[in-house]
Amino acid sequence: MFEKILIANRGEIALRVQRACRELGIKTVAVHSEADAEAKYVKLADESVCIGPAAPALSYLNIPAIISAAEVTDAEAIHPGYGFLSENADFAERVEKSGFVFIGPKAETIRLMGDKVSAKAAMKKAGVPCVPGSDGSLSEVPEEIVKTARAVGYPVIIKAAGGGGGRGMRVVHTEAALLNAVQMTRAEAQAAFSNPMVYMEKYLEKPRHIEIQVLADKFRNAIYLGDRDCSMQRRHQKIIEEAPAPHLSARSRVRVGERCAEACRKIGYEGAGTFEFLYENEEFYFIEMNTRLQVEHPVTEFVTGIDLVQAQIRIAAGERMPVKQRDIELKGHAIECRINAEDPLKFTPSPGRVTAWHMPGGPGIRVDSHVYANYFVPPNYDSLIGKLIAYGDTREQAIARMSIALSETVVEGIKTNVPLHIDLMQDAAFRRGGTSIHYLEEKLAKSVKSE
Ligand code: MV4
Repeated sequence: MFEKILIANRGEIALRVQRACRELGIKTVAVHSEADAEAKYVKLADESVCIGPAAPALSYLNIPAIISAAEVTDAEAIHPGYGFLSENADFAERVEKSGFVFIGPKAETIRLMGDKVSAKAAMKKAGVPCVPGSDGSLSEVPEEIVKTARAVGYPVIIKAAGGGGGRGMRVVHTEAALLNAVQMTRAEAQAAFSNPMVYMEKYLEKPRHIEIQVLADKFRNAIYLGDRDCSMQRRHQKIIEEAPAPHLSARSRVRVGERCAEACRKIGYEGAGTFEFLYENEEFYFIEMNTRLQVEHPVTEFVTGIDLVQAQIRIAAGERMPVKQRDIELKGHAIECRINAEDPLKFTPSPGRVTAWHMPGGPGIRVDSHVYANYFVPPNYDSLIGKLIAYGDTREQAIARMSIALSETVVEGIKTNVPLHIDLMQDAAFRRGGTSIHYLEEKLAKSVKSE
Protein backbone atom coordinates (compact mmCIF):
# COMPACT_ATOMS: atom_id res chain seq x y z
CA MET A 1 0.00 0.00 0.00
CA PHE A 2 1.06 3.59 -0.58
CA GLU A 3 2.65 5.53 2.27
CA LYS A 4 1.66 8.98 1.01
CA ILE A 5 -0.93 10.30 -1.44
CA LEU A 6 -1.22 13.78 -2.89
CA ILE A 7 -4.81 14.99 -3.29
CA ALA A 8 -5.06 17.17 -6.39
CA ASN A 9 -8.38 18.78 -5.55
CA ARG A 10 -10.17 21.05 -3.08
CA GLY A 11 -13.30 21.33 -0.98
CA GLU A 12 -15.50 18.48 0.15
CA ILE A 13 -13.90 15.88 -2.13
CA ALA A 14 -10.39 16.72 -0.90
CA LEU A 15 -11.65 16.05 2.62
CA ARG A 16 -13.43 12.86 1.52
CA VAL A 17 -10.25 11.46 -0.06
CA GLN A 18 -8.21 12.53 2.95
CA ARG A 19 -10.52 10.58 5.26
CA ALA A 20 -10.17 7.44 3.13
CA CYS A 21 -6.37 7.77 3.21
CA ARG A 22 -6.35 8.23 6.98
CA GLU A 23 -8.44 5.09 7.46
CA LEU A 24 -5.96 3.15 5.31
CA GLY A 25 -3.00 4.56 7.29
CA ILE A 26 -1.78 6.63 4.34
CA LYS A 27 -0.25 10.09 4.84
CA THR A 28 -1.80 12.92 2.82
CA VAL A 29 -0.51 15.95 0.97
CA ALA A 30 -3.02 18.74 0.34
CA VAL A 31 -2.29 21.06 -2.54
CA HIS A 32 -4.19 24.32 -2.44
CA SER A 33 -4.59 27.69 -4.10
CA GLU A 34 -4.01 30.96 -2.27
CA ALA A 35 -7.80 31.21 -1.83
CA ASP A 36 -7.89 27.89 0.08
CA ALA A 37 -4.83 28.39 2.29
CA GLU A 38 -6.85 28.68 5.50
CA ALA A 39 -9.25 25.81 4.79
CA LYS A 40 -9.54 23.31 7.65
CA TYR A 41 -8.95 20.26 5.48
CA VAL A 42 -5.65 21.81 4.35
CA LYS A 43 -4.58 22.12 8.00
CA LEU A 44 -5.76 18.55 8.69
CA ALA A 45 -3.53 17.09 5.96
CA ASP A 46 -0.12 15.78 6.99
CA GLU A 47 1.51 18.26 4.62
CA SER A 48 0.31 21.04 2.37
CA VAL A 49 1.73 22.88 -0.62
CA CYS A 50 0.45 26.10 -2.16
CA ILE A 51 0.36 25.57 -5.92
CA GLY A 52 -0.72 29.01 -7.11
CA PRO A 53 -3.28 31.81 -7.11
CA ALA A 54 -7.04 31.40 -6.79
CA ALA A 55 -7.70 31.11 -10.55
CA PRO A 56 -8.09 27.36 -11.31
CA ALA A 57 -5.89 27.57 -14.42
CA LEU A 58 -3.01 28.73 -12.22
CA SER A 59 -3.48 26.21 -9.38
CA TYR A 60 -5.82 23.18 -9.51
CA LEU A 61 -5.26 22.87 -13.28
CA ASN A 62 -1.54 23.65 -13.09
CA ILE A 63 0.02 20.29 -13.99
CA PRO A 64 3.71 21.19 -13.47
CA ALA A 65 2.95 22.75 -10.06
CA ILE A 66 1.06 19.65 -8.92
CA ILE A 67 3.78 17.26 -10.10
CA SER A 68 6.43 19.43 -8.41
CA ALA A 69 4.42 19.28 -5.19
CA ALA A 70 4.39 15.48 -5.40
CA GLU A 71 8.14 15.50 -5.95
CA VAL A 72 9.03 17.78 -3.04
CA THR A 73 6.76 15.91 -0.62
CA ASP A 74 7.81 12.46 -1.88
CA ALA A 75 4.20 11.33 -2.47
CA GLU A 76 3.74 8.03 -4.31
CA ALA A 77 0.31 8.50 -5.86
CA ILE A 78 -2.03 11.30 -6.89
CA HIS A 79 -5.81 11.25 -6.39
CA PRO A 80 -7.50 13.73 -8.75
CA GLY A 81 -10.98 13.79 -7.15
CA TYR A 82 -13.67 14.95 -9.60
CA GLY A 83 -13.65 17.92 -11.99
CA PHE A 84 -10.34 19.78 -12.52
CA LEU A 85 -7.76 17.29 -13.90
CA SER A 86 -9.66 14.11 -13.05
CA GLU A 87 -10.48 13.23 -16.67
CA ASN A 88 -7.45 14.80 -18.30
CA ALA A 89 -5.56 12.01 -20.10
CA ASP A 90 -2.46 14.19 -20.53
CA PHE A 91 -2.34 14.77 -16.78
CA ALA A 92 -2.67 11.04 -16.03
CA GLU A 93 0.12 10.36 -18.52
CA ARG A 94 2.44 12.99 -17.06
CA VAL A 95 1.77 11.75 -13.52
CA GLU A 96 2.80 8.22 -14.55
CA LYS A 97 5.80 9.41 -16.63
CA SER A 98 7.03 11.35 -13.59
CA GLY A 99 7.07 8.12 -11.59
CA PHE A 100 3.83 8.53 -9.61
CA VAL A 101 0.68 6.42 -9.64
CA PHE A 102 -2.42 8.10 -11.03
CA ILE A 103 -5.42 6.91 -8.99
CA GLY A 104 -7.78 6.24 -11.86
CA PRO A 105 -7.88 4.39 -15.17
CA LYS A 106 -4.99 4.25 -17.63
CA ALA A 107 -4.40 7.45 -19.64
CA GLU A 108 -5.37 5.63 -22.85
CA THR A 109 -8.74 4.66 -21.30
CA ILE A 110 -9.41 8.25 -20.22
CA ARG A 111 -8.57 9.37 -23.78
CA LEU A 112 -10.83 6.70 -25.30
CA MET A 113 -13.78 7.80 -23.13
CA GLY A 114 -13.04 11.51 -23.57
CA ASP A 115 -13.80 11.18 -27.26
CA LYS A 116 -17.51 10.40 -27.20
CA VAL A 117 -17.43 8.82 -30.67
CA SER A 118 -14.67 6.36 -29.76
CA ALA A 119 -16.30 5.72 -26.35
CA LYS A 120 -19.59 4.81 -27.97
CA ALA A 121 -17.91 2.60 -30.58
CA ALA A 122 -15.97 0.76 -27.86
CA MET A 123 -19.10 0.22 -25.78
CA LYS A 124 -21.18 -0.92 -28.72
CA LYS A 125 -18.47 -3.43 -29.59
CA ALA A 126 -18.35 -4.57 -25.95
CA GLY A 127 -22.11 -5.29 -25.97
CA VAL A 128 -23.43 -2.22 -24.11
CA PRO A 129 -26.80 -0.99 -25.49
CA CYS A 130 -26.40 2.43 -27.15
CA VAL A 131 -28.71 5.13 -28.52
CA PRO A 132 -29.37 4.44 -32.23
CA GLY A 133 -27.55 6.91 -34.47
CA SER A 134 -24.71 7.50 -36.90
CA ASP A 135 -22.11 4.79 -37.15
CA GLY A 136 -19.16 6.72 -35.73
CA SER A 137 -18.65 10.38 -36.60
CA LEU A 138 -20.97 12.06 -39.06
CA SER A 139 -20.10 12.27 -42.75
CA GLU A 140 -19.19 15.65 -44.29
CA VAL A 141 -21.34 14.87 -47.35
CA PRO A 142 -24.75 16.64 -47.08
CA GLU A 143 -26.62 13.80 -48.84
CA GLU A 144 -25.12 11.29 -46.40
CA ILE A 145 -26.13 13.38 -43.37
CA VAL A 146 -29.72 13.64 -44.66
CA LYS A 147 -29.77 9.90 -45.31
CA THR A 148 -28.50 9.09 -41.81
CA ALA A 149 -31.13 11.34 -40.19
CA ARG A 150 -33.92 9.71 -42.24
CA ALA A 151 -32.72 6.29 -41.15
CA VAL A 152 -32.50 7.32 -37.49
CA GLY A 153 -35.80 9.20 -37.59
CA TYR A 154 -36.57 12.73 -36.34
CA PRO A 155 -36.04 14.26 -33.88
CA VAL A 156 -32.28 13.69 -33.89
CA ILE A 157 -29.54 15.21 -31.73
CA ILE A 158 -26.15 16.34 -33.04
CA LYS A 159 -23.38 16.01 -30.47
CA ALA A 160 -19.71 17.00 -30.50
CA ALA A 161 -17.23 14.12 -30.13
CA GLY A 162 -15.16 16.37 -27.87
CA GLY A 163 -18.17 17.43 -25.79
CA GLY A 164 -19.97 15.61 -23.02
CA GLY A 165 -21.85 16.59 -19.91
CA GLY A 166 -24.25 18.63 -22.03
CA ARG A 167 -21.70 20.77 -23.88
CA GLY A 168 -21.87 20.99 -27.68
CA MET A 169 -25.22 19.48 -28.63
CA ARG A 170 -28.20 20.51 -30.73
CA VAL A 171 -31.64 18.95 -31.22
CA VAL A 172 -33.01 18.85 -34.78
CA HIS A 173 -36.71 18.32 -35.47
CA THR A 174 -36.92 18.64 -39.25
CA GLU A 175 -34.88 17.91 -42.35
CA ALA A 176 -35.07 21.62 -43.24
CA ALA A 177 -33.07 22.49 -40.10
CA LEU A 178 -30.60 19.61 -40.32
CA LEU A 179 -27.60 20.76 -42.35
CA ASN A 180 -27.43 24.17 -40.74
CA ALA A 181 -27.57 22.59 -37.27
CA VAL A 182 -24.77 20.17 -38.15
CA GLN A 183 -22.62 23.01 -39.45
CA MET A 184 -23.26 25.16 -36.35
CA THR A 185 -22.46 22.29 -34.00
CA ARG A 186 -19.25 21.54 -35.93
CA ALA A 187 -18.14 25.18 -35.73
CA GLU A 188 -18.85 25.35 -32.00
CA ALA A 189 -17.08 22.04 -31.45
CA GLN A 190 -14.01 23.28 -33.31
CA ALA A 191 -13.97 26.47 -31.21
CA ALA A 192 -14.62 24.80 -27.85
CA PHE A 193 -12.79 21.46 -28.16
CA SER A 194 -10.45 21.98 -31.17
CA ASN A 195 -12.25 19.01 -32.70
CA PRO A 196 -14.95 19.48 -35.35
CA MET A 197 -16.12 15.86 -35.25
CA VAL A 198 -19.83 15.41 -34.50
CA TYR A 199 -22.16 12.43 -34.34
CA MET A 200 -25.90 11.91 -34.57
CA GLU A 201 -28.32 10.11 -32.27
CA LYS A 202 -32.05 9.59 -32.06
CA TYR A 203 -33.25 12.30 -29.66
CA LEU A 204 -35.04 10.75 -26.70
CA GLU A 205 -37.78 13.13 -25.60
CA LYS A 206 -38.42 12.24 -21.98
CA PRO A 207 -35.70 9.98 -20.62
CA ARG A 208 -34.40 9.49 -17.12
CA HIS A 209 -30.67 9.69 -16.41
CA ILE A 210 -29.59 6.44 -14.79
CA GLU A 211 -25.96 5.52 -14.29
CA ILE A 212 -24.17 2.31 -13.32
CA GLN A 213 -21.19 2.34 -10.93
CA VAL A 214 -18.39 -0.10 -11.69
CA LEU A 215 -15.11 -1.12 -10.09
CA ALA A 216 -12.39 -3.02 -11.93
CA ASP A 217 -8.95 -4.13 -10.82
CA LYS A 218 -5.74 -4.56 -12.85
CA PHE A 219 -6.50 -8.30 -13.33
CA ARG A 220 -9.72 -7.91 -15.33
CA ASN A 221 -11.95 -8.53 -12.33
CA ALA A 222 -14.90 -6.18 -12.69
CA ILE A 223 -18.10 -5.70 -10.72
CA TYR A 224 -21.09 -3.36 -10.88
CA LEU A 225 -22.38 -1.65 -7.75
CA GLY A 226 -25.93 -0.95 -8.77
CA ASP A 227 -27.36 2.18 -10.25
CA ARG A 228 -28.12 5.80 -9.43
CA ASP A 229 -30.93 7.99 -10.73
CA CYS A 230 -29.62 11.50 -11.42
CA SER A 231 -32.57 12.88 -13.35
CA MET A 232 -33.23 15.79 -10.96
CA GLN A 233 -31.05 18.41 -12.63
CA ARG A 234 -31.03 21.92 -13.99
CA ARG A 235 -28.83 23.03 -16.89
CA HIS A 236 -26.82 19.80 -16.64
CA GLN A 237 -26.12 20.38 -12.95
CA LYS A 238 -27.45 17.47 -10.93
CA ILE A 239 -29.03 18.51 -7.68
CA ILE A 240 -30.51 15.31 -6.24
CA GLU A 241 -29.26 11.77 -6.84
CA GLU A 242 -30.52 8.51 -5.43
CA ALA A 243 -29.71 4.83 -5.31
CA PRO A 244 -31.22 2.56 -6.39
CA ALA A 245 -33.14 4.15 -9.29
CA PRO A 246 -36.88 4.02 -8.45
CA HIS A 247 -39.18 1.54 -10.23
CA LEU A 248 -36.41 -0.40 -11.97
CA SER A 249 -36.99 -4.14 -12.17
CA ALA A 250 -34.38 -6.43 -10.65
CA ARG A 251 -34.09 -8.10 -14.06
CA SER A 252 -33.19 -4.98 -16.05
CA ARG A 253 -30.85 -3.87 -13.25
CA VAL A 254 -28.91 -7.13 -13.44
CA ARG A 255 -28.96 -7.19 -17.23
CA VAL A 256 -27.48 -3.70 -17.70
CA GLY A 257 -25.07 -4.14 -14.79
CA GLU A 258 -23.67 -7.37 -16.23
CA ARG A 259 -23.15 -5.65 -19.59
CA CYS A 260 -21.18 -2.85 -17.95
CA ALA A 261 -18.98 -5.20 -15.93
CA GLU A 262 -18.34 -7.33 -19.01
CA ALA A 263 -17.43 -4.20 -21.01
CA CYS A 264 -14.88 -3.30 -18.31
CA ARG A 265 -13.27 -6.72 -18.64
CA LYS A 266 -13.20 -6.43 -22.42
CA ILE A 267 -11.56 -3.00 -22.56
CA GLY A 268 -9.24 -3.60 -19.58
CA TYR A 269 -10.81 -0.86 -17.47
CA GLU A 270 -9.04 -0.12 -14.17
CA GLY A 271 -10.51 1.65 -11.16
CA ALA A 272 -13.90 3.21 -10.45
CA GLY A 273 -16.08 4.25 -13.36
CA THR A 274 -19.62 5.22 -14.27
CA PHE A 275 -21.65 4.23 -17.31
CA GLU A 276 -24.19 6.96 -18.06
CA PHE A 277 -27.45 5.86 -19.64
CA LEU A 278 -30.64 7.45 -20.80
CA TYR A 279 -33.57 5.29 -19.71
CA GLU A 280 -36.88 5.44 -21.56
CA ASN A 281 -39.70 2.88 -22.01
CA GLU A 282 -37.85 0.34 -19.83
CA GLU A 283 -34.75 0.43 -22.07
CA PHE A 284 -31.19 1.57 -21.33
CA TYR A 285 -29.21 3.58 -23.89
CA PHE A 286 -25.52 4.26 -23.19
CA ILE A 287 -24.43 7.88 -23.73
CA GLU A 288 -21.07 8.43 -22.00
CA MET A 289 -18.63 6.90 -19.55
CA ASN A 290 -17.08 8.87 -16.70
CA THR A 291 -13.63 7.69 -15.72
CA ARG A 292 -13.57 9.43 -12.32
CA LEU A 293 -15.08 9.21 -8.87
CA GLN A 294 -18.40 11.06 -9.02
CA VAL A 295 -19.91 13.67 -6.73
CA GLU A 296 -22.82 11.34 -6.03
CA HIS A 297 -20.72 8.30 -5.04
CA PRO A 298 -21.99 8.37 -1.40
CA VAL A 299 -25.47 7.07 -2.32
CA THR A 300 -23.84 3.96 -3.79
CA GLU A 301 -21.65 3.63 -0.69
CA PHE A 302 -24.78 3.67 1.49
CA VAL A 303 -26.66 0.95 -0.41
CA THR A 304 -23.65 -1.33 -1.04
CA GLY A 305 -21.59 -0.71 2.11
CA ILE A 306 -18.48 -0.36 -0.10
CA ASP A 307 -16.08 2.56 0.41
CA LEU A 308 -15.47 3.58 -3.20
CA VAL A 309 -12.52 5.85 -2.47
CA GLN A 310 -10.71 3.15 -0.52
CA ALA A 311 -11.46 0.71 -3.33
CA GLN A 312 -9.97 3.15 -5.87
CA ILE A 313 -6.79 3.44 -3.80
CA ARG A 314 -6.45 -0.33 -3.28
CA ILE A 315 -6.94 -0.99 -6.99
CA ALA A 316 -4.36 1.68 -7.94
CA ALA A 317 -1.90 0.07 -5.51
CA GLY A 318 -2.31 -3.20 -7.45
CA GLU A 319 -4.51 -5.08 -5.00
CA ARG A 320 -7.05 -7.57 -6.26
CA MET A 321 -10.77 -6.72 -6.17
CA PRO A 322 -11.71 -6.98 -2.51
CA VAL A 323 -15.25 -8.29 -3.21
CA LYS A 324 -16.99 -10.55 -5.73
CA GLN A 325 -20.20 -9.70 -7.57
CA ARG A 326 -22.17 -12.15 -5.45
CA ASP A 327 -21.07 -10.24 -2.31
CA ILE A 328 -22.69 -7.06 -3.61
CA GLU A 329 -26.15 -6.73 -2.19
CA LEU A 330 -28.21 -3.58 -2.65
CA LYS A 331 -29.87 -2.81 0.65
CA GLY A 332 -32.16 0.12 1.46
CA HIS A 333 -32.33 3.47 -0.30
CA ALA A 334 -30.09 6.56 -0.28
CA ILE A 335 -30.73 10.12 -1.45
CA GLU A 336 -28.20 12.92 -1.85
CA CYS A 337 -29.01 16.63 -1.87
CA ARG A 338 -26.24 18.83 -3.21
CA ILE A 339 -25.96 21.96 -1.08
CA ASN A 340 -24.91 24.86 -3.30
CA ALA A 341 -23.94 28.40 -2.32
CA GLU A 342 -26.48 30.01 -4.62
CA ASP A 343 -29.74 31.91 -4.71
CA PRO A 344 -32.52 29.28 -4.34
CA LEU A 345 -34.74 31.02 -6.92
CA LYS A 346 -32.36 32.73 -9.33
CA PHE A 347 -29.48 30.21 -9.06
CA THR A 348 -26.85 32.95 -9.08
CA PRO A 349 -23.70 32.11 -7.07
CA SER A 350 -23.65 33.30 -3.46
CA PRO A 351 -20.07 33.16 -2.21
CA GLY A 352 -18.95 34.84 1.01
CA ARG A 353 -18.55 34.25 4.72
CA VAL A 354 -20.63 31.54 6.39
CA THR A 355 -21.63 33.09 9.71
CA ALA A 356 -23.57 30.10 11.06
CA TRP A 357 -23.27 26.42 10.10
CA HIS A 358 -25.26 23.72 11.86
CA MET A 359 -25.45 20.35 10.18
CA PRO A 360 -28.04 17.65 10.86
CA GLY A 361 -27.46 14.20 12.30
CA GLY A 362 -29.32 11.15 13.45
CA PRO A 363 -29.81 7.67 12.00
CA GLY A 364 -28.87 7.30 8.36
CA ILE A 365 -27.59 10.86 7.88
CA ARG A 366 -24.19 11.64 6.32
CA VAL A 367 -22.81 15.12 5.70
CA ASP A 368 -19.85 15.47 3.33
CA SER A 369 -18.62 19.05 3.60
CA HIS A 370 -15.44 20.99 4.26
CA VAL A 371 -17.38 24.02 5.51
CA TYR A 372 -17.54 25.31 9.11
CA ALA A 373 -18.77 28.45 10.85
CA ASN A 374 -16.75 31.48 9.74
CA TYR A 375 -15.52 29.67 6.58
CA PHE A 376 -15.29 31.95 3.55
CA VAL A 377 -16.74 30.43 0.36
CA PRO A 378 -14.38 31.68 -2.36
CA PRO A 379 -16.00 33.02 -5.55
CA ASN A 380 -13.50 31.25 -7.82
CA TYR A 381 -14.87 27.71 -7.79
CA ASP A 382 -18.14 25.87 -8.31
CA SER A 383 -20.89 26.47 -5.82
CA LEU A 384 -21.03 23.00 -4.18
CA ILE A 385 -20.36 23.50 -0.47
CA GLY A 386 -21.57 20.18 0.84
CA LYS A 387 -23.68 17.11 0.35
CA LEU A 388 -26.43 15.84 2.58
CA ILE A 389 -27.03 12.13 2.20
CA ALA A 390 -29.91 10.25 3.83
CA TYR A 391 -30.28 6.50 4.04
CA GLY A 392 -33.33 4.44 4.96
CA ASP A 393 -34.71 0.91 4.68
CA THR A 394 -37.11 2.23 2.06
CA ARG A 395 -37.24 5.24 -0.27
CA GLU A 396 -40.04 6.71 1.87
CA GLN A 397 -37.86 6.48 4.97
CA ALA A 398 -34.90 8.07 3.16
CA ILE A 399 -37.13 10.97 2.04
CA ALA A 400 -38.52 11.39 5.57
CA ARG A 401 -35.02 11.43 7.05
CA MET A 402 -33.83 13.87 4.37
CA SER A 403 -36.75 16.21 5.08
CA ILE A 404 -35.94 16.22 8.79
CA ALA A 405 -32.22 16.69 8.09
CA LEU A 406 -32.94 19.65 5.80
CA SER A 407 -35.18 21.21 8.44
CA GLU A 408 -32.34 20.96 10.98
CA THR A 409 -29.80 22.51 8.59
CA VAL A 410 -28.77 26.10 9.36
CA VAL A 411 -26.52 28.04 6.99
CA GLU A 412 -26.27 31.80 7.50
CA GLY A 413 -24.26 34.55 5.81
CA ILE A 414 -24.68 33.14 2.30
CA LYS A 415 -27.67 31.91 0.34
CA THR A 416 -28.08 28.20 -0.34
CA ASN A 417 -30.45 25.95 -2.26
CA VAL A 418 -31.66 24.25 0.95
CA PRO A 419 -35.17 25.80 0.50
CA LEU A 420 -35.39 24.21 -2.97
CA HIS A 421 -34.49 20.81 -1.52
CA ILE A 422 -37.10 21.20 1.24
CA ASP A 423 -39.67 21.94 -1.45
CA LEU A 424 -38.61 19.00 -3.64
CA MET A 425 -38.84 16.49 -0.77
CA GLN A 426 -42.56 17.40 -0.59
CA ASP A 427 -43.07 17.37 -4.37
CA ALA A 428 -45.70 14.80 -5.38
CA ALA A 429 -43.93 13.72 -8.58
CA PHE A 430 -40.57 13.36 -6.84
CA ARG A 431 -42.24 11.35 -4.09
CA ARG A 432 -43.74 9.00 -6.68
CA GLY A 433 -40.24 8.60 -8.15
CA GLY A 434 -39.06 8.21 -11.73
CA THR A 435 -39.29 11.83 -12.96
CA SER A 436 -37.55 12.66 -16.26
CA ILE A 437 -34.48 14.84 -16.85
CA HIS A 438 -36.80 17.73 -17.75
CA TYR A 439 -38.94 17.61 -14.61
CA LEU A 440 -37.12 20.22 -12.51
CA GLU A 441 -36.80 22.80 -15.28
CA GLU A 442 -40.49 22.41 -16.10
CA LYS A 443 -41.47 22.74 -12.44
CA LEU A 444 -39.31 25.85 -12.03
CA ALA A 445 -40.78 27.41 -15.18
CA LYS A 446 -44.29 26.91 -13.75
CA SER A 447 -43.39 28.39 -10.36
CA VAL A 448 -41.96 31.51 -12.06
CA LYS A 449 -45.19 31.96 -14.06
CA SER A 450 -47.41 31.60 -11.03
CA GLU A 451 -45.49 34.31 -9.12
C1 MV4 B 1 -29.31 13.01 -25.10
C2 MV4 B 1 -30.61 13.41 -24.77
C3 MV4 B 1 -31.64 12.89 -25.52
N1 MV4 B 1 -31.38 12.04 -26.52
N2 MV4 B 1 -29.11 12.16 -26.11
C4 MV4 B 1 -27.03 15.86 -22.06
C5 MV4 B 1 -25.77 15.63 -21.34
C6 MV4 B 1 -25.04 14.61 -22.10
N3 MV4 B 1 -24.37 13.73 -21.22
C7 MV4 B 1 -26.07 13.92 -22.91
N4 MV4 B 1 -27.27 14.69 -22.78
C8 MV4 B 1 -28.40 14.32 -23.38
N5 MV4 B 1 -28.24 13.44 -24.41
C9 MV4 B 1 -30.13 11.69 -26.80
N6 MV4 B 1 -29.90 10.85 -27.80
C10 MV4 B 1 -30.79 14.30 -23.70
C11 MV4 B 1 -29.67 14.76 -23.01
C12 MV4 B 1 -29.93 15.63 -21.90
C13 MV4 B 1 -29.64 15.23 -20.60
C14 MV4 B 1 -29.07 14.00 -20.29
C15 MV4 B 1 -28.77 13.62 -19.01
C16 MV4 B 1 -29.08 14.49 -17.96
C17 MV4 B 1 -29.62 15.70 -18.21
C18 MV4 B 1 -29.91 16.10 -19.53
C19 MV4 B 1 -30.50 17.33 -19.77
C20 MV4 B 1 -30.78 17.71 -21.05
C21 MV4 B 1 -30.48 16.86 -22.13
